[in-house]
Order: sequence, then structure tokens, then C-alpha cells
Amino acid sequence: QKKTVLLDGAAMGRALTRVAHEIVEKNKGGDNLVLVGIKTRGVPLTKRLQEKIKQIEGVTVPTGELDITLYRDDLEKVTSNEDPELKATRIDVDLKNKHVVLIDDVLYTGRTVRAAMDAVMDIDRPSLIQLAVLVDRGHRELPIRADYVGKNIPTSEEEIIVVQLEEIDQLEEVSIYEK
Ligand code: 3GP
Ligand code: 5GP
Ligand code: MG
Repeated sequence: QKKTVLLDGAAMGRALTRVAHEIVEKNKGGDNLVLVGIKTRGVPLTKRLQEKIKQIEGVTVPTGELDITLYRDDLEKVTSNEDPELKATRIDVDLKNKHVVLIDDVLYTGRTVRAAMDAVMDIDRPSLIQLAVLVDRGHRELPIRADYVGKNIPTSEEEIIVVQLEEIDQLEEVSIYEK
């Protein structure tokens, strides 16, 4: 198993700072925004973007979280028959007519994001839904793209992107593994 580090902590921080700037630019400030993290690692990423947006705009944008997991937690077979399903939602803020930014660590087939959009639409009708991801690894199976990307990392189906965040993994690093 060969491992290559793609982003260290400093590079990750810079990418997230850029994404925070892009989010406030595209949404003309932070007033209409709600950030929604997809568990697990989308949640700390959401907190970090909230903090950066506060530094840029001086507003604390509301956040929420969604827990969407594969029905079969078989990582080898993500592209198989089963679709991801919603396990839990914690969104205490009003989404009506808001700009909702979904936040996840890795975008792959797009099926998780599709489930996340369904969950958000079930709660209320935002005026806009956008997507921010730390890594886009390609291989979409649905017409879904990210509005904000930390880093595009073209992968083969056999490779795995490992995202490690201080809050969960006591380490800051994005790396790629060849199986
Ligand atoms: P996350 O919950 O922080 O997103 O799916 C459980 C964890 O396994 C995920 O953490 C994700 O980072 C990691 N993972 C690594 N490779 C894959 C993959 O190919 N598919 C899925 N669903 N998760 C993967
Ligand atoms: P999708 O539904 O787009 O296929 O996959 C997105 C979800 O699966 C993300 O929440 C992400 O955590 C996880 N995922 C898919 N591929 C990878 C990968 O290569 N590395 C990591 N860390 N997570 C992945
Ligand atoms: Mg994830």
C-alpha cells in the first residue's frame, strides 16, 4: 500500500480560507447563509468555515448537520446497488429562503449529496443550495458538481482518499492510498 500526502495542515488551511472567501463573495456576504455539514468530517469543516467567515465578514452564520451513511457500510462497494440513507438531522435554524451550503470532506459518486439535498428539501424550501467539498475525487454517477472545491484530486476507482482532521484524528492531512 503506497501512501502519498496531498495536503498538509497548512495547505488545508489555505484551501479552506479560499473557499470561505468564495462563499461570501458568491453569496454577497453572510447574511442569508446557513452551513450544513455532512457527518462525520463535514461537521468540523463546517465549524472551520463558520469561523473563517466570521473573520472575513464579522457575522456568525448558523450551522446544522446531517448524518448520511451507506446502507451497507461496505467501503469497497460504494458504487453498488444500495443508496446512502439519512440517519439523523440536526438543523435548528430556519432554511426558508436561505442560501444553504452543504459541506462534505470528499465528493465521489454524488449519491451522498443527493440524499443530503433530499433531506434539506424535506425540512423547508431554501432559495438556493450550494455544495462545498474539501476534495473532489471524480467518478460522479449523478449530475452533481461542487460550487466550492478545496482541491481536485483525480483518482482511479481503486484509490482511497484519506482525510484526517485535528478534531477527529488528532492529525491534519489529506493523503491518497493505492490499494
Ligand atoms: P466521514 O464520515 O468523515 O466522511 O464512510 C465512513 C468514513 O470512511 C468516511 O468518513 C470516509 O472518510 C471514509 N472513506 C474512505 N474511503 C471511502 C469511500 O470510498 N466511501 C465512503 N463512503 N467512505 C470512505
Ligand atoms: P459519494 O456519495 O459522493 O460517492 O461519496 C461521498 C461520501 O463518501 C463522502 O461523505 C465521503 O466521506 C465518502 N467518500 C467517498 N469516497 C471517499 C474517499 O476516497 N475518501 C474519503 N475519505 N471519503 C470518501
Ligand atoms: Mg464524508
